Amino acid sequence: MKQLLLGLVLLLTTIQIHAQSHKWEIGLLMGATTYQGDLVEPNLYDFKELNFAYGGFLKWAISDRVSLRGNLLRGKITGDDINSDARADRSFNFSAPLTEFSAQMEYEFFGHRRTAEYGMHQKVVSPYVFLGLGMTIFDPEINFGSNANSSQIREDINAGPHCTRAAVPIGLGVKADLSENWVIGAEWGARYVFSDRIDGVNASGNPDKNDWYAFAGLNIGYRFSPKTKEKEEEEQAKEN
Ligand SMILES: [Ca+2]
Repeated sequence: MKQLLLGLVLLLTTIQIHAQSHKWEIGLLMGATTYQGDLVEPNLYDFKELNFAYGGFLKWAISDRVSLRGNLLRGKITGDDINSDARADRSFNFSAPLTEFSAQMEYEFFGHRRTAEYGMHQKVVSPYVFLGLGMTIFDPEINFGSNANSSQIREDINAGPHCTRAAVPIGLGVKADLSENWVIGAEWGARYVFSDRIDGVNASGNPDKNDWYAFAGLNIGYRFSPKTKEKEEEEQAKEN
């Protein structure tokens, strides 16, 4: 994991900077969140605990391939022991609405092809990867069932449900230009939060393993260039 992170950082920081016609992109995200922790099966995705999620972003193109993206994501993570034969007797369940703010560096592998021919825009389909840093606010509601008297559960209850954690989003996707301005994409990203408390269960679950969550979904973006004084003068000169 550390090597992957290091590799991505090197990749993002050693690219060359080139001009791009539209520097900004604004867009919407829609998809689902799921989580890995003490109340779900240890699979990449527990399809019984998918929850609708949505968000928005504003992206600034540093170069043809690299962008800096401000991202807002709202969703929910849930888990229920009833989904597991091994844990059904424990009968814990939880639901935690979440709000995530992050800044992400995005590297688009074929972004340079968009303006490769004589500076004219070309429609491009390109995979991309991203790595970021942010903060997630969780507000879990936990039900410890009929076992709420054990010392571990009391420890978890006393720790309180609300938690705000640093989050590291890391993921990949693919995007396709619909036109010079419009672009659609699909992406998946894990969120590492370095905490075992996002489901409200630590001491009464497996305290040796942290929780994490993921978002998968579609996005649609609109690329644009803010009107600068030079651009206005250029347009006026063309009109005259
Ligand atoms: Ca946990």
